[in-house]
Amino acid sequence: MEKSAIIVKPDGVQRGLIGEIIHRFERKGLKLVGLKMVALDDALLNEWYAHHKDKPFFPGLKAYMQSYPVVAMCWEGSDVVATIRKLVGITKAREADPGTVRGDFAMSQQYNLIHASENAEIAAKEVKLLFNDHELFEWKKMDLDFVYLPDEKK
Ligand code: FUP
Repeated sequence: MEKSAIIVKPDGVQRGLIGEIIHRFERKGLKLVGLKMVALDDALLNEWYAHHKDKPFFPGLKAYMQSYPVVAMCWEGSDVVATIRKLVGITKAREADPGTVRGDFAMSQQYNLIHASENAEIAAKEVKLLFNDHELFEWKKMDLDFVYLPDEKK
């Protein structure tokens, strides 16, 4: 099944929303296959935000992402990348739809609580950047037979 990389950003950690985010993803029917607290280093952030490196907000974004530890997660599911993007909401949090993580808990464009991979290709790259192979777990989640029809599990 597809994997997506998630980071609960420093504001999400500070505001005590790690559990809320995990709770939402679990109740949706997604499967957690990796989880750790981590300090993001320069090399990782330069690669992670390579598409933003010439933007005026890049230095501030990088400093913010390094200001406190973050929580990295890898979630698995059918079309999980697109599904999680919907659960998270748009970048500018005060305009994000109610019911989304950002729409319910955030107001800022930078302090928007969470990063979620943008597409499947980027997700594969981000999972590799955050996790070593031994930090990702293949395990049988028993309730998936009630989350998906057999032909939906792909
Ligand atoms: P998203 O995919 O929704 O996390 O958003 P982007 O990849 O477009 O942006 C990544 C991060 O850059 C955002 F979470 C916050 C930061 N950002 C700013 O601080 N200012 C901007 O104008 C755009 C993005």
